[in-house]
Amino acid sequence: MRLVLIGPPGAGKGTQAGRLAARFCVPTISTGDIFRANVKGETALGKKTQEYMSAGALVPDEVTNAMVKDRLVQDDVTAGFLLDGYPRNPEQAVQLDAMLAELGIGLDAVLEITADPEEVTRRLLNRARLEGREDDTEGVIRTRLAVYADSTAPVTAFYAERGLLVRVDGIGDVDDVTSRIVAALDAR
Ligand code: B4P
Repeated sequence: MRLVLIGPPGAGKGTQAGRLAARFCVPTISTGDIFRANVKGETALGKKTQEYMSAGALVPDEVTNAMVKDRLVQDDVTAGFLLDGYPRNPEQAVQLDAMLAELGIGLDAVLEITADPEEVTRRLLNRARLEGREDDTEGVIRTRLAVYADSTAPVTAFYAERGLLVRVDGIGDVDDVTSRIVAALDAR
């Protein structure tokens, strides 16, 4: 299973990625998690990316693409992977195509999890209370939603044209959303 997960911040990408990775026995590659681990570890990559993340902006493509390219050649992803949060703009989608072509593999599906801005804002503000993530403040959430609409939403059209897009409603109980996703993927 080679799957991409797309959705606005707070739609449930990371939440569902963990469940789907366990179900399909493939590793998750979450660009957001990799960046956050690097920020926490104060690595060179973390220092390069922190200001973009805390502002709710996308990390520059050359940094993100190189990181994903390195990850996709590691041994544990030969049997499949779940890409969570990448690609996030059309340029990244083109780069991902090139990386996969070089490896002689393709995607099985691109899963878009949908949720309205009011619901995702509510969820992210709740996460801020629980986890204190610095990009979960009201102003930064607004920026992240605008970046999603401008840069990431067009990526869904890119994959819809290739017949890869599967759209699932992300509103409701986490277990119900997982069941909906599994049913939609099974139906393909
Ligand atoms: P991400 O880590 O991808 O952050 P996110 O969009 O907020 O999604 P996340 O997976 O964390 O949250 P989820 O919806 O599961 O990106 C963070 C930053 O990293 C970006 O702003 C950017 O700066 C950088 N970045 C990452 N990828 C990049 C790329 N490719 N290019 C450039 N920059 C990149 O969950 C949110 C909350 O909702 C959780 O608290 C969860 O418990 C809750 N929730 C989930 N499902 C729910 C449900 N059904 N009901 C109720 N609550 C639910």
